[in-house]
Amino acid sequence: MYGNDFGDFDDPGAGPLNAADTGEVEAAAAHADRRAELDLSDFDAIIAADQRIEPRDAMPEEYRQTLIRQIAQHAHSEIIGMQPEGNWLTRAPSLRRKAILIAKVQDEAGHGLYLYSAAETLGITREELLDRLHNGKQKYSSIFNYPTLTWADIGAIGWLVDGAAIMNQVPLCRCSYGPYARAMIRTCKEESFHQRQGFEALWDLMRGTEAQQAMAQDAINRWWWPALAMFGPRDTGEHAVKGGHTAQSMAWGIKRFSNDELRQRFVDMTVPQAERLGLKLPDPELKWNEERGHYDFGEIDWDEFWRVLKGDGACNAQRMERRVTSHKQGAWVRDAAAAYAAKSEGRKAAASNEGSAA
Ligand code: FAQ
Repeated sequence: MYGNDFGDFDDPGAGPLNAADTGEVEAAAAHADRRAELDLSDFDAIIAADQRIEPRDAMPEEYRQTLIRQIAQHAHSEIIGMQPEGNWLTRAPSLRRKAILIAKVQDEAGHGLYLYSAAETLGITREELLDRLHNGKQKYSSIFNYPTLTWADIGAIGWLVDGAAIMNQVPLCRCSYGPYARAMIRTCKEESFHQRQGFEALWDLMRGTEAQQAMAQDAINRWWWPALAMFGPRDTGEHAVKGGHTAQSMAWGIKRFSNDELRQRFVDMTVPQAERLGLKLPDPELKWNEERGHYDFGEIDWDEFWRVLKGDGACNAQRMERRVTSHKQGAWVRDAAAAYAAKSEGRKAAASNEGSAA
């Protein structure tokens, strides 16, 4: 049930369903650590040789802060991203769909844990990271401030939001910071399953009743533009937003591609899939450009994007309120786990003292 084996739409001629299906994750996982052989210890030399920086290496403070910012924002997105989908756990249309959705939401929590652990290797505590989320000093992805109004939104999130997330995250498997790159490898594999289940849910709806088809189309109409905005502001050409992080992050090997390039790749991969599904993407300017070898597409509503980032999206307040409340409600679990760990440590210490006295 959880495999990548949905037979009816697996047409080998149709190309990969998402960026993790291209072999790039496996290629990144096979990255050879040649630091010892090359005798590399200096930060710039390690970056120039496309090797990985590890937690105990000396690194520029700006590199460390950039990674904390990006990894934390990514971790926060994973755990806040559980909310819009969690909204449908009790209302999934079948037991099979419910089991799949529970597994997916649970995976997102796991991704949050890998990422918080990666951020902690940079010398910041989990507590501080969560404080920064709760007091608004750190962000989470704009996409999770949109509501999930119907069951089809769950399909749209899987297909488009996970699809966009993977397009962005596959290159991060080659990020110059070792713990982040390694966390991304497992995450991308799991996200690939998430994207496929979204495609499959929409596939079923599009082969259902007229009302189901209309529900799927309505979901795509609402999620398409926010999914394109997930890649971040324009960062190439004359429309590039000033003061962005791309140039420096690419020089450090954190980002491997610009936001604009990844967005274009996502559009190019997704348009033929929309055609196979029978869904219309809500952009009158979307058309193949023979000369460029890419699809042209319309302009994202950037005012809306910045408004959502500043807290004025449909669900910002609700997401934060739920997040802070559930964190408070979970305090007793954290206290109990810490007390248990301290007790176990005490017992171990007492046993080893007895052992050495005997
Ligand atoms: N939302 O100069 P850039 C997922 C901010 S995971 C909010 O381009 P950068 C899984 C940016 O922080 C989704 N803020 O910045 C899932 C910066 O602000 P600052 C999350 C955004 O960092 C699926 C400013 O704009 N994925 O979906 C956004 O180099 C389904 C200027 O931007 C990641 O976090 C945005 N969309 O590039 C879970 C991937 N875009 O800090 C549940 C890792 C930009 O200066 C269900 N992150 N900003 O105040 C990245 O790759 C990068 O951080 C980018 C932004 C590409 C997001």
